[in-house]
Amino acid sequence: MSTQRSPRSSEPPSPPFPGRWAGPVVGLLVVGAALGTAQLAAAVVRASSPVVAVGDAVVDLSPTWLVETAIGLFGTADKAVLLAGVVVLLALSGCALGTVALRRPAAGYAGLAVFAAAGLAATWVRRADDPGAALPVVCAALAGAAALAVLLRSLGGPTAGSSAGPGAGEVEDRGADAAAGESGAGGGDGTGERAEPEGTGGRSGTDGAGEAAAGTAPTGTGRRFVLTAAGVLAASGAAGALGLRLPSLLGGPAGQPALALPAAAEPLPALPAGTDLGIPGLAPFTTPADDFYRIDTALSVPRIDASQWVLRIHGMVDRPFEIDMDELLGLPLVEADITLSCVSNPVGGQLVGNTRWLGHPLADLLRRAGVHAGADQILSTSQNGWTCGTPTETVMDGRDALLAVGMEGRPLPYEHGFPARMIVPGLFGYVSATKWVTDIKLTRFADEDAYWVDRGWAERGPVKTMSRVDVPGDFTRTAAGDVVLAGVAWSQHTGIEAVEVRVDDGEWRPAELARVPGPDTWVQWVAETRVGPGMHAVEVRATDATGYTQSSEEVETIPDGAEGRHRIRFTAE
Ligand SMILES: Nc1nc2c(c(=O)[nH]1)N[C@H]1C(S)=C(S)[C@@H](COP(=O)(O)O)O[C@H]1N2
Ligand SMILES: [Mo]
Repeated sequence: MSTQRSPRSSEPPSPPFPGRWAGPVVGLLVVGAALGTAQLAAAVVRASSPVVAVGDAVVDLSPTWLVETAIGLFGTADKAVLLAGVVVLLALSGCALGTVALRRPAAGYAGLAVFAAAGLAATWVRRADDPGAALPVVCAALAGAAALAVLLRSLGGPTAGSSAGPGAGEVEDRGADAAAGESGAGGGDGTGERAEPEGTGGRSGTDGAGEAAAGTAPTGTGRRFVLTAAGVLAASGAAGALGLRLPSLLGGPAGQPALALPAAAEPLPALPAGTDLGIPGLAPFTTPADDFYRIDTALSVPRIDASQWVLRIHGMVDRPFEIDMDELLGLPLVEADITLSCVSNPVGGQLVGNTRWLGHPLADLLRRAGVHAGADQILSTSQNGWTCGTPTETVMDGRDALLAVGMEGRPLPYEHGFPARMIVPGLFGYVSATKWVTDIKLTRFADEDAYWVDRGWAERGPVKTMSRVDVPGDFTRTAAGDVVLAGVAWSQHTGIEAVEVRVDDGEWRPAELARVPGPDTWVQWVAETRVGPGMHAVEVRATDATGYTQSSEEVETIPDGAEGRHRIRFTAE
């Protein structure tokens, strides 16, 4: 590990090359080449890119407390944070790998092999059923190795023609080593670091660092390296960009899913006038699909081909059967206005949305299968392996529990479960709203736990009566005087009876309720108050149709949903 420096006096003034940065740069380029190629391969075989596969595996293998902490810290950005984390880790590992590879190419290739093995393991954890899913990892490893080879060669390999192996050759070794010993001028700094490409074939034990002070070699090597690096970068970038574009170029499932939906057998009347108060800042009665909150464990959204989709209904039933999309769309479809909310929604949170769903009654499908007495749980599974346990009696009690295929008259967006998902008014999403559903098994709660139940959440998840202040926004400023207060309240399948508000801990005063099509949706509320300049607090509470009024007692989301009253502050000036 000796650092030998050539006497400066004998050196012509040439830029130090390669400097301490050469290793990291090579490593980053190798990682880039691997990821770009993987993206392209993933697009071709329609698998996940290794970054996503690793992220998926991290989620699967992480202990519950870690996943929950992450969700708590990052909220709905948890996926972006995780993927960014994987990329940052890869980049750092790349820097290390490149640095090592410059000294010992064999170690660099071994490092790549370790990454490939880890990537294959990660893919295996998720997609043991699909060997094609491993292809991106294999391609990534090969591309990484190829990039490493050409970069090492450009740094220290023989001049054109000779191909004894990556990094082989005396002439450039000398140049590189000499340059490594040089330091000072320019941005690079070789001090204390010696980039020493070791040829797989060419080096013969000579440490060229001391002897060589070839002034022109560094410059030539530098130019060659920069050109090679630019080539690798361009090729990786092109592969990655093509990989990202390919799904749409191939005309495969991308963007908005296409599926011709028949009209409902009994279309619902249009929403009654007055369901939406149209107050700026207030959640619209119908949540646009693009704004609908998204919660799921899927790092890459399943893109199911509707013509390939099949739902299997089996377990404790007399007549198990399978149904495909053609048959499903041939059955009578119904429409229903239903508000969906998440058990993880904190008081005042945004994990709730309302839309008009189109689907076939789940109860009809279950009757066709003939559910056995005692099968108290409908265990549904998504195409990506998430599971959900819904009480059979809730689905069978006559409410609009749907196998939904549409939202707002259009096919479900991929993010929201295309081509089919479950929706059950009155239950939190984690126990009712399986997206990309492909399997429904009748079983007993006593026999099987669904995904989140396994991770500490309640077996049953009926929604809780909740209300929210949207206007004024928390910590906003507004003019003193008359101030409009508005928000939403929900208690799906029970219905909201009344909403009250109070300002600055004063008297509770009734808010005015907008109209609703039924008990399964949220309801907008509005009130007015007159305030002077200063900071004010607004608190809301709802009373549902059973007569229950929200209390001030605060309950956290886990295990079965938050409780407490939403309270916001605003400043009048
Ligand atoms: N396949 C699948 N379906 C799922 C989930 C999931 O993780 N995977 N999450 C559930 C949860 S917790 C909620 S709150 C709803 C959210 O539905 P949305 O993303 O369409 O709003 O989907 C449910 N369905
Ligand atoms: Mo949820």
